[in-house]
Amino acid sequence: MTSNPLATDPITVARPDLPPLEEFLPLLQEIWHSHRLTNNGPFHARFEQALAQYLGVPHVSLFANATLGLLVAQQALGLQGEVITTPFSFVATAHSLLWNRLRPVFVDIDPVSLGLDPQCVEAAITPATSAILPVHVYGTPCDTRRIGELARQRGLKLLYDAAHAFGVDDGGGSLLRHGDASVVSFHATKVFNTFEGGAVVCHDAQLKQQIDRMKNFGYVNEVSVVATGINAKMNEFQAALGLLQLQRIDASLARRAAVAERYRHGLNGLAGLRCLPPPAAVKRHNHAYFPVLVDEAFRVDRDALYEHLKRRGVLARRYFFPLITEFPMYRDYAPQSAERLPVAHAVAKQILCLPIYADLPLEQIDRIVELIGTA
Ligand code: T4K
Repeated sequence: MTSNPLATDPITVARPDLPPLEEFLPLLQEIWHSHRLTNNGPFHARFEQALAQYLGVPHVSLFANATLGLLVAQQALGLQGEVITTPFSFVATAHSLLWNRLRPVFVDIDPVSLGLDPQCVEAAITPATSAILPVHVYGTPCDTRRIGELARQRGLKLLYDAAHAFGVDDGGGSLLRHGDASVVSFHATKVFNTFEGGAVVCHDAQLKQQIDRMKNFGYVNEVSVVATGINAKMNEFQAALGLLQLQRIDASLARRAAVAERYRHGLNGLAGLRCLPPPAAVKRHNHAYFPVLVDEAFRVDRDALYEHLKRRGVLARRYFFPLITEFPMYRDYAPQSAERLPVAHAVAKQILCLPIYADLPLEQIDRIVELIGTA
């Protein structure tokens, strides 16, 4: 018999919040009876509308996943040449640029928000720059004011990778309202999931129309194709789940907040281990992740702590290590990356995301905190 139950039933970094199956079955029956599985069906229409209302944003276009949302939004916004972005993100952010044959220009991040540093963005603008692609890492807002000003002054498009930012209110409303468009993910590991899925949020009806055409091969009607579109549509099963998830999300975010609070309380005062401060001015955070920074004052380094926890069934993750610029296809885009991106490199070496999800029992947090203490 094992003395550590976590060894056989590990705690993962994320776990999807799901409604009771009985609530989903009637929706499945409806889909079965209608035989309408995809292509802008009734659940798609209802979910898109309900989502725009919940988020308080004018236009939402649903997607099969956020990566396709990024690809389509970049094309709909007409991006060309260079796009300034962050090395400290999931690789999908930069991959979307390469898929669109755009040139990523990686600049350093702010040590507090871990989003793009506006000063570094400004310094990287050239005549070839067409856009800025910042990321609200862990749902923490970037400096939307300064980055927004820069984009306006320099005539650049501004597309936010808001994959982590569902449900965040920065004090002025949904964080997704900024820029020309924002792309949010509904992947299983995210605070709000539709199995897989995503959405592009924008303010402009014409842009939404263009995005909607492009996610459906460029069709405008049965016989006319006006753009080189792709298939990026969300199906009816995802949309039906999304409708149910909307009823649960507020309670789910509240439980995440309680988990985060328990971590903060438990880890308080542990030398060398720093929780990121709750984002300033944010009215509602989503606690999508629980990142900590492990510095030299901690008893072991970040990787040793990661292994220590893993051996004991706590599967924390090093999001985002290595930096995107360390992957082979990006090395040529970021020469002397360590010197030019010092903050991103330092953070990538220290970051560890501890498990967080809505139904993670608070006693498990105490156990994880205890394990960290024995590293
Ligand atoms: N931009 C940013 C900034 C992003 O972070 C992401 C995705 C995107 C764009 C693209 O969005 P999508 O196209 O995916 O909508 C995961 C996710 O696959 C990815 O969506 C996410 N970011 C990234 C940060 O994390 P992995 O490879 O680390 O996930 P995985 O499969 O190791 O899952 C982590 C843990 O979650 C597992 O140990 C167990 C748990 N889990 C996972 C899945 C998939 C479950 O309990 N159930 C599940 O179904 O990438």
